[in-house]
Amino acid sequence: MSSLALINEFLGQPPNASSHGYQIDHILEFCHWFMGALFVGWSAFFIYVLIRFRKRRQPGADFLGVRSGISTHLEFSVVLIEAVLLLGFAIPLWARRVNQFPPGREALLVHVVAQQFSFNYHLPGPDGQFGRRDISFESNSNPLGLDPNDPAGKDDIVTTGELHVPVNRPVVAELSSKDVIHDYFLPSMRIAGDAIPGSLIPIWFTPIKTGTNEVICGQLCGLGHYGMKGTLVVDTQQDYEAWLKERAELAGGAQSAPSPSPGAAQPQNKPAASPTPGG
Ligand SMILES: [Cu+2]
Repeated sequence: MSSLALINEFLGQPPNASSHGYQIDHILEFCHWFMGALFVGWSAFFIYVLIRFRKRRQPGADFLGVRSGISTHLEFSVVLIEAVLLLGFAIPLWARRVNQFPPGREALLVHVVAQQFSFNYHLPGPDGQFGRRDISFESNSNPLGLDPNDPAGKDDIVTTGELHVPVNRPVVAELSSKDVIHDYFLPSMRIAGDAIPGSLIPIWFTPIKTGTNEVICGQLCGLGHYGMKGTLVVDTQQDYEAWLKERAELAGGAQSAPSPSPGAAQPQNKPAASPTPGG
């Protein structure tokens, strides 16, 4: 990391842990330095004007105002730089995030269901099929309302608060909510998405570092919002399989460890724009 990049760290950004995060970091770095330069420039100009046009030196008002074109040029340069940032970097980066989802077989698909004030996770288990969920089955022991009569749901894994994912494999998280609007925010993965009741909103990222990452709710969602945190643990493939096995045993479902082969799971819904292969 160059010393110029330290500005992100200085402003409290956790180190990046996802494959696309460096692109966001570069934009943030540039914006922070650019805004820093504007702040210093405009502050210096403001102080200069206060002194230069103080009442003692300039008792009468000047009704003609500025006669040089410098302020127009300055303003225009700022607009130009901002347009380049937006059209050249921010919008293309965002478009890749929402259009180029990894092909279903390659990615790990997980349903994230937010509620006041925690995040629940629903994984399909060894059969790769998500069991049906219905609000009428919801209880304290069945927070997602998994249908006990649906065979596809027998081996499903439901956890609250902590999710494990394997390193270097894309993760597609489909976000929804049981109550109000939340926001599933993974600062170290440089990704966030709103969790809205009645909607399924997919986001995706590829973790590139093992370790524990913070998950926070990014929308003020009620009195307990401040405590709506969780953890995303990025494991080696081996540790991930061990975790899956442990969760499956806790759920009392599968006898064998769930299949580690990349994604038997297929996304059940596609983002509005169709994913481009090879993205
Ligand atoms: Cu929330």
